[in-house]
Amino acid sequence: MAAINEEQESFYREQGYVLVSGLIAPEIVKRAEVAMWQAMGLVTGDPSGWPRSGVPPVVSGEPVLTACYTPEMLAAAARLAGGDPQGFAPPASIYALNVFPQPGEWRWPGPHIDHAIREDGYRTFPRAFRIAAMTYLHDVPAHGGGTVVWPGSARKVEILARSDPERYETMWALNQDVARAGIGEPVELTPRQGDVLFYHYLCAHAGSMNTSGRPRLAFNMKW
Ligand SMILES: O=C(O)CCC(=O)C(=O)O
Ligand SMILES: [Fe+2]
Repeated sequence: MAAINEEQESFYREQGYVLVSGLIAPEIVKRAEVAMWQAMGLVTGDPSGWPRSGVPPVVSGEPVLTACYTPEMLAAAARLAGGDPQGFAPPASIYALNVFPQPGEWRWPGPHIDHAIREDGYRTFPRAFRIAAMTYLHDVPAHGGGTVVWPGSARKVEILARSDPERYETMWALNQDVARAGIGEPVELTPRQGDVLFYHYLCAHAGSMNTSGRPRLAFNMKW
């Protein structure tokens, strides 16, 4: 059972991210989508109860949700992360980032790297985490809140970090200068239901505005 192929793995090494299509089986992710609406206490298709904008985090240990962390998904994460495969166990709870529709015109977000909150004090080296994953619970249309990534940025951000290890000792300091690392142009992902985005800890990325007619439902996980 190969969760990902060599092409996907080399894409990840080059670009610092890879969107793996259909990694979560439809019967598992479809049930999770229904359970996510329940976890939010909302009714599908009834916008009256939706928050007007933003990303209310949902943390849930509901087994139908954690079931998305399938053996295939965990094997893919472990393989892409490289090194010791220990610790890629299913999490006890999911951490959902659900982006509700917002009025106004869609615009490109600015880039960031994760684990960059000053008070948390995460160091840049050795890597602050092994790999991150976004699991999408439904098809996401253009401008529907798909994650934005900067292809190839992880390497450029690493070069910046190594250019001045003292200055960029913390992820917070490095994040301040990510936009100045020559990371090029962003790409807006339009994932399908059951796709998983894996990204490197130095991959510049961002959440984006959702100007579609439905909330963008996805889980985030870091190992
Ligand atoms: O919601 C997304 O698509 C990405 C969010 C993100 O980058 C974050 O919360 O750090
Ligand atoms: Fe992020």
